[in-house]
Amino acid sequence: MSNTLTNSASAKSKPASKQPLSLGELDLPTAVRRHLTVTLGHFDDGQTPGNESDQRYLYRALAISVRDRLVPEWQQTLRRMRESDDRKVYYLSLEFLIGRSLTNAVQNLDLDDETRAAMHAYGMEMEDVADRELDAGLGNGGLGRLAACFLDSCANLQLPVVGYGIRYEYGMFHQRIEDGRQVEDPDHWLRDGNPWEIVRAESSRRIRFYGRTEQYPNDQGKMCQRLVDTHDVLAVPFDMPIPGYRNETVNTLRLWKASTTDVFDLAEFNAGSYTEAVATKNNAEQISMVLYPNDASENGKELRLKQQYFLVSASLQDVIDRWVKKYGEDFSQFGQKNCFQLNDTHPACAVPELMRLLLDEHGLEWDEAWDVTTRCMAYTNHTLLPEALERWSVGLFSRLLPRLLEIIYEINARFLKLVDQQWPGDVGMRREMSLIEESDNPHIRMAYLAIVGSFSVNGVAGLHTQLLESGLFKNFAQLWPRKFNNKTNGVTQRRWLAHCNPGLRDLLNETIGDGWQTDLTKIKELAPLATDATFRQRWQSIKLDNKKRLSELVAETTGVDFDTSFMFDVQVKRIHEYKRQLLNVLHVIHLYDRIQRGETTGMAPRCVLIGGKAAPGYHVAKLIVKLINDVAGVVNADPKCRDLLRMVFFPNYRVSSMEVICPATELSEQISTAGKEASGTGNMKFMMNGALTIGTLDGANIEIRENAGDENFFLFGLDAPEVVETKKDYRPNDIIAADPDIARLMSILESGTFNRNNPGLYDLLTGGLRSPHDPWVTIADLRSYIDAQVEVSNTYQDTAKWNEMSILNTAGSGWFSSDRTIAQYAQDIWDVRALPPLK
Ligand code: T68
Repeated sequence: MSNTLTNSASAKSKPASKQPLSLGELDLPTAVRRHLTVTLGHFDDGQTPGNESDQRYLYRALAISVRDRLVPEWQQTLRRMRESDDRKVYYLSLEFLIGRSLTNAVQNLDLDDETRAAMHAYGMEMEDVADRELDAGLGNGGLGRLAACFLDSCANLQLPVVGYGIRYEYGMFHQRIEDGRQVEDPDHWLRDGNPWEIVRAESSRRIRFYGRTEQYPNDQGKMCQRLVDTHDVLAVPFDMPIPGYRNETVNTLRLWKASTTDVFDLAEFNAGSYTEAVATKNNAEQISMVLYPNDASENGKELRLKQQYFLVSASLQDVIDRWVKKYGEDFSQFGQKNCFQLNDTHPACAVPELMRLLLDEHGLEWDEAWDVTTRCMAYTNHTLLPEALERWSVGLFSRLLPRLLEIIYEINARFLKLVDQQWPGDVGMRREMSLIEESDNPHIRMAYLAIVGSFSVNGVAGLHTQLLESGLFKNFAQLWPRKFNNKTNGVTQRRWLAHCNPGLRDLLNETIGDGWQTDLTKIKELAPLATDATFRQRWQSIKLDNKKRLSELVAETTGVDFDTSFMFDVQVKRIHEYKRQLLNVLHVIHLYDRIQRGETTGMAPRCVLIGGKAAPGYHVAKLIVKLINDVAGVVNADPKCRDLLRMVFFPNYRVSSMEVICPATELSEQISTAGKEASGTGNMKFMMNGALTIGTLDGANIEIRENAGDENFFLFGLDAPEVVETKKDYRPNDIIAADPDIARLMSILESGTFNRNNPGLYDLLTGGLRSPHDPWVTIADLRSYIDAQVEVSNTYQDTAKWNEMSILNTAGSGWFSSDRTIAQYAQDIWDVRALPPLK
């Protein structure tokens, strides 16, 4: 066989179309075999892969083969980007929670059948090979996964959007449960190499830390600022392809890795300290070593600020460099042609950094530079929790980023003049709105910096945006009402329905066609089938298959037997007090109590699954994990519970586990304290897959209820204004004393049923529940929650009704596609259109 890879002598004289085949054009089985043997040096005997290590090789060979297919379209898309003069968007995020890429690429390139057949030749199922891929867990939770869904939708809509992030060597930690407690292990996701990335060392950028600013006269004699004596780090880009859905578009996610500027520090090297010189390399690489695993609290660590500036500076330099190559030093159109979407305040240094680059490196005047900056920055807020708002100590900032601090002071001085015009003489207002929080240890308020420097500020669900405007950012919303807007989150139906629920995908395709995969509004055509008995039957049997798959996974990972005839009741998300996993546990204890007392009439048997990671330093969250495990231990060991109740804590919850969990879920627990969950996105994945929600009027639950129909949603609890009202005179002990069910379940919890050998273990939790200052007012919602669960239980036993409601939930989920969310960003904020095809 002739080698189609090398350019034979004759190829040089042929026109492009007659060039030898590229690797991407080999048939898949040949490509896999070639990569297995030539690229990876494995399986040259063509034997069936037996062990796990062999399968990992097969996964890699397949991944590279599929990537080869992406490359031509990727190059074309890059050309389309380069040649277009339309506006471009850069999504700046410290997190991209991508999960797996192989199955996504196979689906989007329509390679399913080919891949399946190619794997059969090795005696393997595609799914089993795909299972070998480690999740790219470069995010904490909702915010990071949203960024990944957004990139998918941007590629689907062929929008000129580039993601910029950090290539963490270690992603979100691996969670292990030991004696019921969370133990964290490092996640070295790159250990087998990453077939999805391409390093572009030639586009590396220099990032400058520390040092001091110095005035100097430029060529025209104008006094300018420059940084001297800095410690420099190199940012090396690794590009990952983001394939669109069968549309010949492949966008780019560019992740920066930190590296030393020179392999050797020459001064030290010449002084004979060879090893020290090489060791500095290590220091620089710390910056992109590990993802911070805190999802809802700022930690003030210097390394975190370094990460933020590293991402921002590298990305802005990248964009400006391309601009200058194309348009020269004329920045008058830069703001119209570029837009930076800041994913929370984590990349908010982009505001002063863009100012610095324009002022110090490209010679713009302040007003010009400010005009450009505020035309291209847009900020998304993801939290209402005050403790999660980022603030950086001025002291730290002045050491690490001295020039940026000067610029922030200048921005603030000018901004405070505006405040003074709006509220003349109101010093209280000046203090409240200042970008600097004054105290003995002054801090920079990053959210305020982001608001002042952006033309758009958005929340992520209707209620969230309202609460931002009336609460946290009230003064700013008064000053600039038109800056504020809502963009309710969404999720990609291609991963969260088509890929993870193939049974349902096929049924949908058969009944309403496959248009929903790119236009989820079409899913409403399902609604009339909700009353069709045969259809409901098929619906139910797909759910049952998915429950079997989850049940096997649960057995494998925890040893607990999940009976697929029980209702699957699921809460998976980060462990946090405001998300109220405790409320869920209290309900389980109530069911346990009923079973002990033989009061089980009308009780639908349930399997309760709770999963999620606790931030390693969040003591209370870790104690909640321990409690869940202890309660599960007692329940599962009790023969009386056998026919009615099972419970597990699902360890190491991540993107790829959600792909098995959400299609199997029947009841979705969205039970946060109203006014605390900005949006939630897991709630949308469950809805799409036909789960019914039990939830509070919080975040996007409100919109889920509107779209599913009130009658197809189990509502309970206080709404956001009622929570505020309740806190004024909150007496949980009175509520407990007055309600026998609650009194009994508290006494079971407090009497040591779940901590026989460890008295007092849960005092912190029970004390919190009983405290009049409990910010999450868990006890206030407990009665209403228990009653709603009774209703759930009753409804579940009417199978036809339940299936009808389930179908109506899926049918109502069209609004929650991230395609809709991104179309709104594109239209209302970014002002961008789809990339034109190549001329
Ligand atoms: C989540 N936020 C919101 N933060 O909690 C959730 N924070 O309601 C919303 O649906 C989602 O964002 C998407 O908008 C987060 O996930 C973080 O992960 C985080 C990470 C680092 C620092 C602070």
